[in-house]
Amino acid sequence: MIILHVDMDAFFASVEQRDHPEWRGKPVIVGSGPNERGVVSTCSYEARKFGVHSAMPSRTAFAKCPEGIFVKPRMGVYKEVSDKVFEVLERFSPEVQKVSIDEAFLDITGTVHLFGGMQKLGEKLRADVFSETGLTCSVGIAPNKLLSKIGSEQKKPNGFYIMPFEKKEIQEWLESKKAGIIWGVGKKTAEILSAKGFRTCGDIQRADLRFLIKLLGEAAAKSIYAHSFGIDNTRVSAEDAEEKSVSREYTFSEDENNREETRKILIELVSEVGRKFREEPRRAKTIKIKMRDNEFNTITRQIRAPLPACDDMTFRHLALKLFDEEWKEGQVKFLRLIGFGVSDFTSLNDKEEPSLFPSELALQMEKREKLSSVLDKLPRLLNNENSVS
Ligand code: TTP
Ligand code: MG
Repeated sequence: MIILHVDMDAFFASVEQRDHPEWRGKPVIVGSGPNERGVVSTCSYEARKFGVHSAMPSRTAFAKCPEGIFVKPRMGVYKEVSDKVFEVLERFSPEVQKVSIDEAFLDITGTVHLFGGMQKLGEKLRADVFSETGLTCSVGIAPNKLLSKIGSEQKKPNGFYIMPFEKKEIQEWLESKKAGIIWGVGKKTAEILSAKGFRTCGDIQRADLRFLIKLLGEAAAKSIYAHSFGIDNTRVSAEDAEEKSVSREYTFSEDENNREETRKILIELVSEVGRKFREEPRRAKTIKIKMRDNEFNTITRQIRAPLPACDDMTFRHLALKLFDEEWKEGQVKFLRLIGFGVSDFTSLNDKEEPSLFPSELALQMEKREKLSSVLDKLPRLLNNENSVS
């Protein structure tokens, strides 16, 4: 396995510095105001020098860094930048696991040769993220997820680090590092371990596993023991633990070159996803299509709905818009797979900045939603009738 971990540098604060050049090189603190209750979301590296960090009460941050520029978060903007980052990431591998708004694992085992090796792929990814967002990120490449994440932290910010790949070298690399570097060793566990003299990964490598089990319980002990050697067999999975998207794919039995037929299938996928999506009261802000051709090139294209939506008409309109941009009439393509999905859910009451949009659109959406919910019930009614008769 070859895994890449990428994490944006001081993400929210960097976006603010990008958009306000006069704040560059200065301590920018994103979160609550200096005199408000509430905490720091994140801060620029200039502010970190003063000891300010995420989750610190903003008043404390002000005491530590009175010259700090306190900024309210603009979540909508960060989300859009994040979408752009993920668009870039998906060019480097179809297997992208989103960990958070600014962090992802990519399984690049199958794609690394296309870029001329790990070094080149990593450099290109970082350059592309920068040219398309104006922001820097840090990247680690390693034989598994655990080590790739450790790798991306090594040269942060704006860093790139390739971890060792050989078992013995990995063990040696970890030996002198603090135990807290590995997954499963948080502050509390680190204290328990340290009280027994286990401070580094090497200390744990040399430990008697039975002793660790007595100390921490079987599951935790075994996992920490394996991690201290850099062993981690978890896979990069596009599906998050928590449901963050609803999607459906269709694989053609033979490569499909008929644009109209493919369009029809996309419309069916939209209805399937729409129905599944509406089983819970919610709306989605992002609409996405996926296409894979006969050479296994996979692309995804996504678009933000003008208003959070849950009806098929909006989904279909946006899906076809993406599709038509990607596969223009008259263009020759051989598709192996087509997919459709929605993500970025909001609750039904969560009307985002409604005043920014013409109320006519909102009204139209309301009508579409009602129609969709009626249509959802229709086949079920028919089914019921069937089962009665
Ligand atoms: P992180 O990647 O943890 O932090 P960061 O990108 O700001 O800085 P670093 O260079 O160390 O990676 O989190 C990503 C974003 O998530 C961060 O910019 C703001 C937000 N966030 C919070 O709102 N609260 C928090 O407690 C943390 C940790 C992050
Ligand atoms: Mg980050």
